Amino acid sequence: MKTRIIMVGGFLGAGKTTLLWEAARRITEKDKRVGLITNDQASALVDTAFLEKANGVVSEVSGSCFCCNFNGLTDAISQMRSRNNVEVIIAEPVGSCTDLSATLLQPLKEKYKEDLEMAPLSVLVDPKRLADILQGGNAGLHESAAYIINKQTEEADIIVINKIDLLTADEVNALKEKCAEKWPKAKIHAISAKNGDGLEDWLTDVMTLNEAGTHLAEVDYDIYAEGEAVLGWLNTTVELKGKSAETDWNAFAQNLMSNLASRFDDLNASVGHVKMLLEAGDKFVIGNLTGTKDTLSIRGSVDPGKSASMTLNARVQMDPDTLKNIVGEELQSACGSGIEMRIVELNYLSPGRPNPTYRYDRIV
Ligand SMILES: Nc1nc2c(ncn2[C@@H]2O[C@H](COP(=O)(O)OP(=O)(O)OP(=O)(O)O)[C@@H](O)[C@H]2O)c(=O)[nH]1
Ligand SMILES: [Mg+2]
Repeated sequence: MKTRIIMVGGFLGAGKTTLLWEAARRITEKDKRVGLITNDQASALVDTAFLEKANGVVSEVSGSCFCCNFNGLTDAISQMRSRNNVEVIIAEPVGSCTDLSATLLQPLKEKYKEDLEMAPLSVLVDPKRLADILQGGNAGLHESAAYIINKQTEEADIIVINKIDLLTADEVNALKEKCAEKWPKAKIHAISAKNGDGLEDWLTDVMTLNEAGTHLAEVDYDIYAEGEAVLGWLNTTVELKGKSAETDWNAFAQNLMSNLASRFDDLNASVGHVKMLLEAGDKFVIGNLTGTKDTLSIRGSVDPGKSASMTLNARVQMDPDTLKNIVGEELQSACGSGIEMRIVELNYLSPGRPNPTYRYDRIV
């Protein structure tokens, strides 16, 4: 049996993990076995912790992006095929990666044609960033980071405009038209991963169409590398113990995320994505910041209690040492005198130059 591989790319915070969750739920409902693969430069991933809360099979390739660790990706795929007999795998590459058609789709099509069938490459875009890019702007980012968004859309088989619940119908149509004009080779979908609008049509396409990696983008690796290097990257997991057995973890999560947002705004530092998952008992609260403070969203809630654990991933345009100091200070401040924290894991870095395992310059 061949396994269908659905790659969902797109910039940091575009909504990939939200879409993976909802797509996995719908595919499972159709009685198909589905696996999810997350990816990051370092371990301790909010996305993995979040997706594990769904009932599907989740695997993480961390330490390097899929393109630079092609064998890590194919090992994860093989394991899921043999252990879980999955029929569909949805994989989420790192949000700052591009050139996936050349570095992932083509080699997968050529080397694994007996085992895998590739779905069209979907690239998710946040409508606010997209609108700015279409007007020649940089979506509030460094120009080389904006270059990455442009290249991601250029290579897409399907451009998926996400978060349409935030737009009027006229705004959606205008964006679709402009996308079609600028990227005529792509099919365009408009969806809300959050409320499900348009999702079934996209799902039908990625479950049935076989034209995958139909074109390549011309990518200048110097600009691409700079676009990644301007981002500070931090992943941490901490254990939290309250002095009170009734410690309010929701307030802790809210304070931490809100204070981090203010710090980044005060410094005029562009946020790619800051995400946080706090677990207490069998409940969790999740926080996301995808730009300035007005983008902050906190979902879920936990009961008051003595202990909690939290994973935080931040991708912000600043050097990683500064990012580490800011996160450390705001964690201390949110803990105050009532909470003790123990850092279980902490990684901070700026992504190195992308060095793909394979890079095809032709369509297979
Ligand atoms: N309004 C709205 N928000 C959305 C939608 N889809 C995702 N979001 C929100 O966008 C934020 C980022 O979502 P994620 O799914 O974590 O984004 P991602 O692309 O996986 O981000 P990275 O893994 O950092 O690259 C979260 O606050 C989501 O709730 C949508 O359709 N509508
Ligand atoms: Mg994600």
